[in-house]
Amino acid sequence: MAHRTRIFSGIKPTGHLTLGNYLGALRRWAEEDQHRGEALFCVVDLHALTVEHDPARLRRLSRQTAGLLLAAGLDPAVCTVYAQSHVDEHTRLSYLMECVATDGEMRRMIQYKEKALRARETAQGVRLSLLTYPALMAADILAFGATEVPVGEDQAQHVELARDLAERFNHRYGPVFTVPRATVPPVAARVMDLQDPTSKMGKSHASTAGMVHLLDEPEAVARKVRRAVTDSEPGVSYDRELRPGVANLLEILSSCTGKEPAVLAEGYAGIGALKADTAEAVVELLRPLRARHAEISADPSHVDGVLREGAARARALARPTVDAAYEAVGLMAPA
Ligand code: AQP
Repeated sequence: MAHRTRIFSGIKPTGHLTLGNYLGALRRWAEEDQHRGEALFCVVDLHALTVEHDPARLRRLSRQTAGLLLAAGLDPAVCTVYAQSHVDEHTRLSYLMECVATDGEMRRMIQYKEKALRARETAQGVRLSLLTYPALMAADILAFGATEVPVGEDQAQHVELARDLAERFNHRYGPVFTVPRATVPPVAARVMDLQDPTSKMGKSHASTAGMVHLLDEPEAVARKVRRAVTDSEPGVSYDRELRPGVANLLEILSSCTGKEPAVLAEGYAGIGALKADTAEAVVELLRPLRARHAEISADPSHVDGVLREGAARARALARPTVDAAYEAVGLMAPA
């Protein structure tokens, strides 16, 4: 029997959203995914607690992130937008996922290795939740019976783990979960830092010079793109391995224009012109988003209302699956 399409994805309020988040996730959620079936998009605020955080900043960023999801075009009449911490089913199911996963599996996750390395350098050390976070992410996805999880390349390994856990659970305890799959965009699946094109543009990273934030002023966006680190090779060619800085600009421009990176490369004699065109394309891409965000944030009660209704809907969708999982593992149903 063909499954109905159900889509789940989330975004962590760990910093100001970047061009990577928009090209790798938000834009696709708004333009395509929300229209392709039952779709849920979540501000995964619990995930933001896995690294050092300031409570007031988290609250501010969570609200801003929700506003940006709407500004990017998610329509609450079409899809469900909500905050993870408002729906208890996430953490209820996460514990069962921890009982199905192994510690070896968790320790193999690339993001854990990278972030643990960074966290070890701080006075607070590595939070246990950083290790177990993929179990919560698996719960996020499986609670809704998601068939598809649209993510950037960096999250594909976690979705793979969610698949493994769903299959293992179903095999051990009976068919409770739908086995999901990741869908990754064809270009800009991994937008790189403009100052360090071998690292992902990540919103929680310490240095912001190579990061385009969605709410940056147009002049700041253009400046950051024009100052992107490239190389000293003459001309423009598309080679991710040998010319990562140039390839990053070509992929960003490709994502803005719909033309293939290699085809775009042929049209440029020098990097200056490529930077100028990319800067302009990104500024124009973000202009309507900033304008809509300004409108939306003028009425905070609107965002509150969307999140309230979204949470009620998400809860109703998740509860039967999470209850079924509790029963399947042998826990008594409450009398
Ligand atoms: N650079 C990127 N290129 C393409 N897609 C990206 N995504 C994130 N960065 C890029 C995708 O955006 C969605 C939400 O991302 P997230 O909140 O899970 O991760 P983040 O923005 O990378 O956040 P952090 O806090 O800065 O995390 P780290 O430290 O891991 O970089 C996801 O679909 C993601 O793939």
